Amino acid sequence: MDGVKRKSARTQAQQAERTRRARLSQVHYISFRMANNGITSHRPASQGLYERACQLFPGGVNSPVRAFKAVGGTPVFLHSGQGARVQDVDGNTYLDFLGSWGPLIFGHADPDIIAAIVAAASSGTSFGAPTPREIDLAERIRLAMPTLEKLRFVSSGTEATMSALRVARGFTKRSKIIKIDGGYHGHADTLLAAAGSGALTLGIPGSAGVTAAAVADTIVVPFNDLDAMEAAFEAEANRDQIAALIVEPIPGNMGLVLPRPAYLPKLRALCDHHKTLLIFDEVISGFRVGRGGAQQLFGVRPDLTCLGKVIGGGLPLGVYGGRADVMGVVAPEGPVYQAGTLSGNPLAVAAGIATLKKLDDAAFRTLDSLGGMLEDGLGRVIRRSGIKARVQRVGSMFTLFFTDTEVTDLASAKQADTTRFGRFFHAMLDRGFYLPPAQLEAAFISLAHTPDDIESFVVAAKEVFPTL
Ligand code: KE4
Repeated sequence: MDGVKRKSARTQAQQAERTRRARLSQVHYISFRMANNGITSHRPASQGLYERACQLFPGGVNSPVRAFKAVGGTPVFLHSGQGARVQDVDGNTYLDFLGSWGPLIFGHADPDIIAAIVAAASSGTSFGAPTPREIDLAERIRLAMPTLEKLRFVSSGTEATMSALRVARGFTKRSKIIKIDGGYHGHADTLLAAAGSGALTLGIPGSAGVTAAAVADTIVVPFNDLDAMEAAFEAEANRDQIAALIVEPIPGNMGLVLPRPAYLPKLRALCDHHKTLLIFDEVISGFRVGRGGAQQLFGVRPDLTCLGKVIGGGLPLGVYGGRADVMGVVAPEGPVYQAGTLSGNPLAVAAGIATLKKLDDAAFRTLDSLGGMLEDGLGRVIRRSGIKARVQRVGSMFTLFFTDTEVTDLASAKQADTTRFGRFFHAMLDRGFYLPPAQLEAAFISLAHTPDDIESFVVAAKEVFPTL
């Protein structure tokens, strides 16, 4: 009898704790809303700036996904951020679940990262010459991701993937490449075939201005489909001609999709068999899903890796690197040319070092715990609402898909109800929660977010779902 009593006492205590937290998060959420003058869909200052911006920039923005085309309405102009919060030009505060599309793993204006940038800037902003700091960051990256035996800094993810492909073609002396349907690797011509992210959202996965010749050697294969991948390798026209297979090991640009257990190891085996280089585009997943990225998480060694976002701490920095023999073809050591005025920029490198210094295993446990709280909370909201929706998550990156079937590739991602996502996006925005303005993207939690912030998000979602 004692055992049963103890169990029921424990259950009661757990229930009491859940009730306490729910009340606390309700109080926290209401005070957050009151600080933000409740529901705020009136943003005159953003509207005015947007009209001016449209006179200057195509679509009023400097990157298409920022234009709110996928969700409708006028983009919110932000002027500052602190930790997990951003402020718009109308004085509204939002809990930020975009995090600049992934870089801000410590949130906005992290004191250590700002201090590192200020210190670096006070000694000059760029030299166009080698600096000791670049060695420091490169050694930290290689310690965390040993497959990057040699690497090169560039200024964006696009530059990283574009360069990695050129290196793969130069090393193998082959011309064809395989990319994933809905995979996004930046906007280099050869990769703008069936591209994800903004290209997919705007319905231009094959961008105008990219000539047929530029993508003639680009083979597109659905994610998680090993039969299609084997067929692509075996096809007579492709045999022994495929230089590289480039893949986001955890796709984030068709919404967040998980690789099936055997998928990535099988890609490694296929590349080995066909002497094709395996390129992991870890611009999102690198230093986001763990210190060693997706390649450590899944235990698969790529030949080349592309990095970006987190390792620049919010400043422009990308990396490509991998096997020393492959990187040996890069100029000035070898005949493959790649260059950049601001490559290894001292400010970006300083921000990257400050970021990686703090990104220890405890940080990733915290990120996964916060992500788990959000996934569980949203799961309860979805079940209670009866709405067709599901959360797909790895650590602190997630997508709330408005479909109840598992999203395993682009075709299933396209089943999601993007109109309903747009309504959810704006209802949450009006309550002070800033999400990626597109269904087929990943959202991000930072180490600046607290459990109360996550609870507030869930309370808001609980309020919004019935209105969808
Ligand atoms: P950038 O050139 O934008 O730094 O990186 C290109 C890139 C490469 N690889 C992956 C896996 C990426 O996700 C990206 C860029 N991601 C998008 C959002 N999913 C950036 C946002 C934007 O285009 O404004």
